[in-house]
Amino acid sequence: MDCIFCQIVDGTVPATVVVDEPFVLGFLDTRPVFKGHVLLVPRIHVDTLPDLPAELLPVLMGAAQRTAGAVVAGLGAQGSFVAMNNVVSQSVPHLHVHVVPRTKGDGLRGFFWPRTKYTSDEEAQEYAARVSAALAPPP
Ligand code: DGP
Repeated sequence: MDCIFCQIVDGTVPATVVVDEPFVLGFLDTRPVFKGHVLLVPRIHVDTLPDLPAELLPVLMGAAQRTAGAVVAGLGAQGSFVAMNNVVSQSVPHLHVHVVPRTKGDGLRGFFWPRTKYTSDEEAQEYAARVSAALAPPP
């Protein structure tokens, strides 16, 4: 299996985990648009949204809804941008939902995404812990 996100799901590639649920894993994007940018993936491999089994749609989007709340509650963001690329502009062909913390005046415009970096693993862990601690439990 050469899918990097499957390797993160099975634990053979490290990631800074934010959401750890039976059918969904959420972890920090290594090239965040803003710090606290989370990627949510179904644990099973599907390439794109049309490939997702229907019963997993509310599970994945429910996790996205709760993570969108958690970046506000945990990081002090005003809101979020929630999106996914399917095939076009999709650099990792394992379905993933981007949850990007947003604050008015943060400079994000249109579909050109600037990227930032964590200064250290410790800083990434701190962002992950703050979002994770603010995450509501699944229903
Ligand atoms: P997209 O371009 O929509 O397919 O987004 C893929 C994202 O995945 C991109 O923002 C960078 C992120 N990414 C790529 N490789 C890795 C990785 O190995 N670990 C983590 N945490 N994120 C990755």
